Amino acid sequence: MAYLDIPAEQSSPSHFDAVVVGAGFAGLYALHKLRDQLGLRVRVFEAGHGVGGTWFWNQYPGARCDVESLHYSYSFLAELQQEWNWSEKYASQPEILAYLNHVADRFDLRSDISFETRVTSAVWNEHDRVWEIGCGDGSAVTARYLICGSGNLSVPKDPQFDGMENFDGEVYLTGRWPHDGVNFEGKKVAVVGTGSSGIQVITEIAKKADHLTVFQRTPNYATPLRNVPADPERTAAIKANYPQVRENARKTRGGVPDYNPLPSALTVTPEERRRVFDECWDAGGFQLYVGSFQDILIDKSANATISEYIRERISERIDNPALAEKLIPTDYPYGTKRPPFETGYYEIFNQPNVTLVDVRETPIVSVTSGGVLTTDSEHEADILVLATGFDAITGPVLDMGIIGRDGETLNDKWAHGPRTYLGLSVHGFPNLFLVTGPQSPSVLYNMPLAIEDHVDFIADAIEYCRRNGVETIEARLAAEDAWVAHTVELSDATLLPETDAWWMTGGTNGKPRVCMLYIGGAAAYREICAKVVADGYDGFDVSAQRSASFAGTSSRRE
Ligand code: N01
Repeated sequence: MAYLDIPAEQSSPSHFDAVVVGAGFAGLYALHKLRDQLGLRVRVFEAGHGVGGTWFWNQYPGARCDVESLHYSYSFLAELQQEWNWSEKYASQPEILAYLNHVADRFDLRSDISFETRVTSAVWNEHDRVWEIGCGDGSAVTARYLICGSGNLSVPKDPQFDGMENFDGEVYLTGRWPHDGVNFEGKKVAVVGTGSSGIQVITEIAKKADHLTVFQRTPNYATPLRNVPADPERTAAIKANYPQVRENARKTRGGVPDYNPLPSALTVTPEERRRVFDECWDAGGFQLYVGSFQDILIDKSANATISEYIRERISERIDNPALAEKLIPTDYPYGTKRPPFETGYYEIFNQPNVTLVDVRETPIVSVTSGGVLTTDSEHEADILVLATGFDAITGPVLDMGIIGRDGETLNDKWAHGPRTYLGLSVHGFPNLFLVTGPQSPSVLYNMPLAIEDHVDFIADAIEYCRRNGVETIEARLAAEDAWVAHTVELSDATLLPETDAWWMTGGTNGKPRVCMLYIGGAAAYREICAKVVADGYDGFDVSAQRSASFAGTSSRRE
């Protein structure tokens, strides 16, 4: 039986049923699912020379995940879950990259991936109902479906300080780290940025560098990760019960089943509240954020209790009170920026080889030949590390030059912030699917599970179209508008819009800050998606019937 029926001219080697962008967690699973389970002809384009996405690019010292690896891993195949063993509770970047390479080999994925190939244009051809996709190397293909598995945090910001071109030393972005490593021994190092990446890399560089100068703009509420070697008993217990563990995970807000927050930080006694915070602090990782009290992101007074608790715990670890004051955040509520986790971060500021520069007090003026000049003094550096974050969530998709129906660019459509239906589909851009796109739970949901859910949804949608002779699938405008409004309403009921954070858009020139995530939780989101499917893809336009010319040939992969 023909799988996708396509016209003869589209059965050429440069036509695919689906093109997938990116070979990280999303792209690898999408390739396996669409090619091996649906039998489609699929091509993956990946800018890097290897698989891994985020875990390929972010090879800086200290990079590791902060969701327990037994959960932060694929669930789609029982054997894969059983055969892989994590050596630590929170795996380091090299181990996660090894895992993704194992997945690529196990499912023979590399043969359908074009490496070192960046998608630079994708134009919808309404006549032929295909995407015309151009790549940086000049190659071009067409595809019925375009699937963006390009990640949420994959386009690093590269701040160009005045005078960068005069710097005599080496400059590295954490998000584009050289794969043969960087030698910090005996060097003077400057790091700009104290988000999750900065906190991880700073802690490691402080162990090696002759001198480290940290340029901090906004102090962070970093709390202990408490990584430990994998516990064989816990591993065995989870592996013995993996299907149930995963099912339970998917019924939670964030895709990890180990959190049981109490309803409110305000309805317990101060002693009980302290006990809960201490317990969560000692447990490490996301426990404080997700496992303490349900109202810390909703109620200012509840948030004040946890923010103050964390300030107190940070200050205990810093010898110099004036330095502690600079390192402790006071002007935004805990959790309104994505919380970073640390292992010995604050202690490094007690070392004689580490200096903190608060760039809100003494802004960076320029980079000189020998270091970084602030309004106060020049800080010598042989190496400059930029841990300055990402053009988050929308950046990777907007980087591809996507043009939909009637010549509308995605950049124009999203000029005032992203607009999607379910974070999966965009009106005016038929047969385009976003994996963990804006206005889906994305980074608030354990990413491998979030990715699997989206890829499964996309595969089911393609299957539905095939069975029903539907040529294009696309969000209806009204459904998209309603979904955007719903996501804004949810985030407006929280404290998130109070703070500039990478998951917000707007916030400058008087524009409202709008959250780019669906924050109703993974479980609620999954229910909504299931209902959309049960109601015949409610909110999607699936009315375009395949024309007679589309019958006959098969693109099925043999
Ligand atoms: O990026 P960020 P990140 N001058 O945007 C500062 C995930 N992640 O790469 O806050 C001076 O958080 C900026 O200052 P400010 C995780 O989801 C996970 O660290 O804008 N400073 C901030 O301090 C995370 O949240 C892991 O005032 C400048 C920093 O640079 C997300 O990725 C590990 C500046 C950027 O912080 C992003 O984290 C790593 C300038 N011109 C990342 N421009 C795990 O552990 C920017 N900054 C799983």
